[in-house]
Amino acid sequence: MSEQRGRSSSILLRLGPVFLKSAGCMTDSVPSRSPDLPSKPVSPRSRVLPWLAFGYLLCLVSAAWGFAAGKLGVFPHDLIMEIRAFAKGSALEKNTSLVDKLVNDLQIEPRRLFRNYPESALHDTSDLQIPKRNPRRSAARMWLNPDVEHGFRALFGAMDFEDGLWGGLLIDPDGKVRHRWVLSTDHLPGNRAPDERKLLYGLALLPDGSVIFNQQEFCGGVVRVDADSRPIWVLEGSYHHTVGLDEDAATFWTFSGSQEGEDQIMVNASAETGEILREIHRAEIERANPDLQIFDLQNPPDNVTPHDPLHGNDIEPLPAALAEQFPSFRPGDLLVSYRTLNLVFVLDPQSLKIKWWRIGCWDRQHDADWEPDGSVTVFSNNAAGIRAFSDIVRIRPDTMQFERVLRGDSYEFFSKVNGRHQLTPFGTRIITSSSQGWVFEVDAHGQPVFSFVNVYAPEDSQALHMAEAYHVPLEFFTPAFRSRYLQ
Ligand SMILES: [Ca+2]
Repeated sequence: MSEQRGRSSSILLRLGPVFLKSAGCMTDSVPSRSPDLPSKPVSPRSRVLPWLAFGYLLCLVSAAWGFAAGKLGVFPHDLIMEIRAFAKGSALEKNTSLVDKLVNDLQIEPRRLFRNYPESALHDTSDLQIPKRNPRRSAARMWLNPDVEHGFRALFGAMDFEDGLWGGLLIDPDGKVRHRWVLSTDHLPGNRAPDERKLLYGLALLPDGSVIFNQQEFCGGVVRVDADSRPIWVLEGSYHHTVGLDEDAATFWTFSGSQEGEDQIMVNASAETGEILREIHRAEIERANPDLQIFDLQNPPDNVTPHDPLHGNDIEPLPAALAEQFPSFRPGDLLVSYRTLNLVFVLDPQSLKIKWWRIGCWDRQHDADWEPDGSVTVFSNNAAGIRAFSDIVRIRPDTMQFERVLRGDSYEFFSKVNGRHQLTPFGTRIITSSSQGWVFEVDAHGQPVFSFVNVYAPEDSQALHMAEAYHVPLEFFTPAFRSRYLQ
């Protein structure tokens, strides 16, 4: 060993002077020529070598600096990340040009949020005037089936109001706008991008008309605003994707950290104060389930972490009111979705035991829901497989039998990313097709009862991104909210 080390040292000692000389940093050890002697002609090679060496050194320093920036976060890490985020945009922006991005980020026009809707979505619709509509956008289009009962619909997305890009509308049973919310995270201390660069994803509407929402990692936190869109509290930090309320809306679950990270930290926080009550790390779940290998399917054998290996995007606690329908589970058990793995599983948050899991009945899914008939439904985006449209898939956890309860090809419904769905108290299913700027609703037989297209420029079939939709009866809201806004 010492002989080897000695040999290496002597090689380095011999190479060192050669390199430094060629770089022009060191002279020969022989005495220098007298100034009055004619100087020896310098060969072209001798002139080029120092520059080559300098370039090589520059490359080495740049590579080391780049490595340090990436690993340690030193300058220019943040600048590089900003440029990367600007150029990459959201997963919905593959066709956005550099000019579009600039126009968007200069707040001239929200081109990063343009979505194309199918013409069939406009069937029988008429203009819906949006209060405080930014003049650059068109009226939205909406249709309510006159033959069925309607409640109140709360629709959230890029509404492009004069006083805010993101927000929501509350539509009454007659199709009139009765209230609106303006949602922004631009004011948060940790905010790293203007609202024009963010998506609204992860949102819950509460009976008092307040809203808890998140705009992914760039926005600096989770916010609760009151019915007048004034902040009640802010949970600062990096959060993403979901605001999963428990049954009595006392707490909610969300993910913290990076959606592309190896860890998917599940956080339970107070809905009243935003205080964090509990954290569960993915590694803890793995340790509690040593016989189950469902989190590393995308890892190659050399254990190099692939990009975005898990992508947690939903956590929904089982309400006590539905627990009888799910005899294998307990109230509070968590229905969790990991998009990259096409994985949905049920986690006991106390023991961290995985009680149930299923991979592959859905493709790059979002929004897994408990339903009153003892089934679980999942918004299957179908972004990576061979299916051309999105679907809603229903599975019975006890039998593993699954079916497509709503087929996207019947409605030209396709949302590559994002997207939500809910079974409503009216027995209908409301779907938010984020990638199409479209919310639609069908009855138990699949017949359409409602359509809302967030039209921006009808001549180009362009709408703006939609985030979430609810359809609730009047009684959903507190008496205080009703008397103030719905009289
Ligand atoms: Ca849902």
